Amino acid sequence: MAQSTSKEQPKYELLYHPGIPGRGEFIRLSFEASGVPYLDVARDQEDGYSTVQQFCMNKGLESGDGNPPVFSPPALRVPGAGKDGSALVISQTPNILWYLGDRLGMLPEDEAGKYHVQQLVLTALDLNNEVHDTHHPIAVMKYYEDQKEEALKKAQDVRENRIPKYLSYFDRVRQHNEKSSGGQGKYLVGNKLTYADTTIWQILDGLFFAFPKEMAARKKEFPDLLGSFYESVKSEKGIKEYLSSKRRMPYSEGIFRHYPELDRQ
Ligand SMILES: N[C@@H](CCC(=O)N[C@@H](CS)C(=O)NCC(=O)O)C(=O)O
Repeated sequence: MAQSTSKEQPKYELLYHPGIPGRGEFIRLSFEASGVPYLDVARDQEDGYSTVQQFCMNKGLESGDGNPPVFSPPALRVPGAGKDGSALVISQTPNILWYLGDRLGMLPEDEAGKYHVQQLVLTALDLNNEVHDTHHPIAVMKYYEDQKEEALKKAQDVRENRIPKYLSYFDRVRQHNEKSSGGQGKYLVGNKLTYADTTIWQILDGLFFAFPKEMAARKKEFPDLLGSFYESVKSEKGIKEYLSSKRRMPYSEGIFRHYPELDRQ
């Protein structure tokens, strides 16, 4: 739940771009599933995006509060958790998720389970990067329109080879966990929701948006992962409420973009 819905002063501050779900969304979903309030600085604070830019996009020798520079958003700021009681600022999506994992109750109790969540999330974020490269295969800073020809080739390879490889892997993890740890087909690690479930759910959701035809065909191949698993994460407490709230942003010019020409023809 974001600040606007809570009377409690949030302890956690998410520093991310406004207007796109982007990589910030993996972190928002952890907060929303756990019901722990957070401040989405660029969206909840007046002039919040200048704070994000100041912390995450400056060219100086520190991000802020005595912390080292941040390469790019997302970052997390936690007042009081840094050196000598100052604020802690950390970046890199999987690093932030790892920091929050136990604190938000989004990791299993056992050590092996925690590492299994993290390995899954790192793998899922590799797929996230590959999806980004379908519309920006040559240069991050150039427009899609300037790299369309290469994008067609990249998207074809990602759709035909990479997406099924990742989906097969996630589905095998799901099945393994159903057999070994009571995951009921609903959870990828252990027997309750972790940030592996919410992270992979977000990527599946983004793929449904970006490549609707491809994913409709893949749903026949992976009916449980793309059917019951996907639906069940969506109806988890906290997530269900979030998805129907204004806090959930539509996809637009971020990682998941719908260019019909890049989808299955
Ligand atoms: N590996 C980083 C990637 C961060 C990243 O690419 N952030 C994007 C927004 S989602 C950005 O602002 N990038 C600017 C840049 O790379 O110059 C993570 O997972 O946090």
